[in-house]
Amino acid sequence: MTEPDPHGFSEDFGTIEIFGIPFSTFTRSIVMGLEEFGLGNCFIQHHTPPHSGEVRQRNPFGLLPVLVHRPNAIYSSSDDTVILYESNAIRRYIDESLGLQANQKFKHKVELTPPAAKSTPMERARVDQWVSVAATVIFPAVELGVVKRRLAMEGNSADDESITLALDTGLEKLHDRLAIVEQMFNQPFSGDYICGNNVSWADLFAYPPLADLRAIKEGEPILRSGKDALYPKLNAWMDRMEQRESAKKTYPGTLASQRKKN
Ligand SMILES: N[C@@H](CCC(=O)N[C@@H](CS)C(=O)NCC(=O)O)C(=O)O
Repeated sequence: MTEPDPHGFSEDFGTIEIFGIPFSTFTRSIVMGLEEFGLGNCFIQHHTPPHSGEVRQRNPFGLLPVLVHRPNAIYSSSDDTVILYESNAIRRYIDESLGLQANQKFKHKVELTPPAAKSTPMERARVDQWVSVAATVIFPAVELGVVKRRLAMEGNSADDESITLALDTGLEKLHDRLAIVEQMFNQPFSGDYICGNNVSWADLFAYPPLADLRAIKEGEPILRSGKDALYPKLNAWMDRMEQRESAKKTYPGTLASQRKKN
C-alpha cells in the first residue's frame, strides 16, 4: 500500500510511514518527535485504529504506533525495510537514524535524547526514566484509570453523577501519582522542560496523556493553572508544551480537539 513520499523528500529520507490515529497518545509522542526534528512534511500517517488488519500485519500485538521506514523509498527491498512497534524502540530509531539525517539535511541540531558526546550517563538515563514513567505510570493512571473509563461510560449514556462515582478510585490513584510526578519535576535539572532547557523525549512522552486529562471535566481542577494550581510545576510546563509547534500540529484528532477544550 506504500505510495512514494508525496512531499518530495524521499531522496533524502526514503519513505516514512506511521500507522496510528491522532487520538492515540503514544502515536502523538512519536509524531511530535518527528515534528521536532523538522520531519513533519516527510512522512505519511495512516489513521489506522489499533487491532486493525493493517496494524496487526506490522505489530502482532495490534497496538499503536507502528513505524515503517523504507530507506530507499520504492527501491527498498523487504530486507532493508524497517518495521518497528513499541514507541520506545521507535524513539531510538528516530534519534539514531531519521533524526540524525534530518539534522544534516535541515542544518539544525535537534537532540531529543542528549547525545553521548555531550552528556553524562545520568542525564541520558534520566530521559529514559521519564519515558518509562510516562508509559508505565502516567499513561495507565490517566488513560486507563480515568479518561477511558469516562469515555466508556459516556458512550453507555451514564449520567454524570454515576461517572463521578465510578471514577473515584481512579482519581485517588491519579492524584497520588501526580503528586510524585510534581516532586520529580526538574530534578536534578532546572529549565523550562522536564530534563532541562531543551525539549526532550521525556516531555514528548509525558505530554499527550496529560493533555487528554486536561480535556475532561476531572482534569480541570487537577491541571488548573495559576495561583490555585494543585500541581504548579506540572501546569506551568503543560502551558509551555501547549505552545510548541509540535503540540499544535498534532492537536487535530486528539481528545482535546474533539472536546474543543485546549
Ligand atoms: N507499549 C506500547 C503501548 C502502545 C499502546 O498502548 N497504544 C495504545 C494507543 S495510545 C493502543 O494501541 N491501545 C489499544 C489497546 O490497548 O488495545 C508502546 O509503547 O508503543
